[in-house]
Amino acid sequence: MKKIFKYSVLSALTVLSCQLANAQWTGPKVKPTEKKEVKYGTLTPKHRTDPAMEKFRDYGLGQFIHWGLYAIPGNEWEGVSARKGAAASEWIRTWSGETAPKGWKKTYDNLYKKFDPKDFDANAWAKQAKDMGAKYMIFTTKQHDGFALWPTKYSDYNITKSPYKKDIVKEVVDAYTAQGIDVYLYFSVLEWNNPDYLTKEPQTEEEKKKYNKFLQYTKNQLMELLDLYPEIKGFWFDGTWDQSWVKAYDFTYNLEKELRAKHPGLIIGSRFRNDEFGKRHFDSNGEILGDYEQGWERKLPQEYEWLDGNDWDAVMTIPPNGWGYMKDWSGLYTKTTDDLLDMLMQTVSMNGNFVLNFGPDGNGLMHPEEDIIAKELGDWMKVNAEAVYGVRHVDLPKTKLGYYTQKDKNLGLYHIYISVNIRSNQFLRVCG
Ligand code: H79
Repeated sequence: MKKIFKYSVLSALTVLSCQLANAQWTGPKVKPTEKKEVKYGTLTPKHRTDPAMEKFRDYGLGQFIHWGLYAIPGNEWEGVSARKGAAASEWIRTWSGETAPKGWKKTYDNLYKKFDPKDFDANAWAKQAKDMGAKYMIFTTKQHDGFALWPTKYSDYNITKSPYKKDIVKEVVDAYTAQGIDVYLYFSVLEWNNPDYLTKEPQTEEEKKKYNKFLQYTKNQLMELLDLYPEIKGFWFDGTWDQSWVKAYDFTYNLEKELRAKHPGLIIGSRFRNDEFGKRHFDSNGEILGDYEQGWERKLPQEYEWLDGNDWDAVMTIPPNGWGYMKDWSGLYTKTTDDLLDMLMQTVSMNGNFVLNFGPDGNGLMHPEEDIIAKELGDWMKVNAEAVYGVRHVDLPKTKLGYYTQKDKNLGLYHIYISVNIRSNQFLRVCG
């Protein structure tokens, strides 16, 4: 009895703290009523008007690709599913509980010796993205496991140590750039298996020394990525919620300055850093940190007003969760092309970019269902793209018929598009 009580209090607390932690980026924002002195607040205007940011605003549709060592198991190992033991397919290294294979972490950390994607063809991916209508893409250089898909000088845990050897990030950047698709690099700050990483704020001298080493390493890798792939347009940061990073606000503030100085026009979302009061995404005065709101992960805002005029992206999985390759989609509600088109139109009608995730397998091939969805989305986009690219919110009451978007370009031309029954009908152009 006692045990059960304890457990339920604990889980209630976990749910509550998760809700609290998430509250800031899933609903309407509560603007602070008092102005605070903030030294490590925002470094950029709320609404950048330079060409790079104007281009970002016009993308409409993007592609996310999660690829790494987790693609090899594909959310299972030797016929046993990780569904009950790991939070998501790209989180499979954390597999625990009864179903976890013996010595799993060690097995996972050695997967790099097997990473040899025989069917990987970056040009084929880029062609597929182009046909789908993606204007930009976000690629995982390094996820939480810390394995780098580029030949980084700053860690041995990288692609050159795999049988594949070649620089995957370069192949992706070159192929997408050649297709005219802008590339952004996903970068997880937190690393599960780095001995210098800490989740809590460093306390002892030894911890401080180690974590400072980690901070320097992170900076080196980011500068290296900008040196190696100068074509990229921005970073999509992740894994920045631990107290170690939160308390390093002086370092991250200066790092943001340095990244921007090195790469003019660079686009960074609100997930990169926080102010000195630990406020993430928005500083203590409610000002957005970074160039666009980066909290819409697997969820969309219900009301346009929630966005408070900020730029934003929505990143979305096809299965309910799971960004890396997941071999078995059975028994899960996987979004249909219609669902995704509805989400796309909702997003662009609220001035956001919709970014659809793909998780290629260990050989470099997309999941067969992803291939189908990419084709169906592309077919729809070929007819309706005008209502998606470069469009803006329309200040009209919501309609159950679909979504309004408008284009108001130089020539005084003013079109309003209504998407009706999204797939079966084309958009209607209301005024010309
Ligand atoms: O790469 C994919 C996921 O693996 C990664 N982001 C996408 C793009 C991801 N990692 N973790 N999560 C998503 C969810 C993490 C949620 C939590 Fe927290 C981290 C719960 C508690 C700590 C962030 C901070 C959300 C609430 C507080």
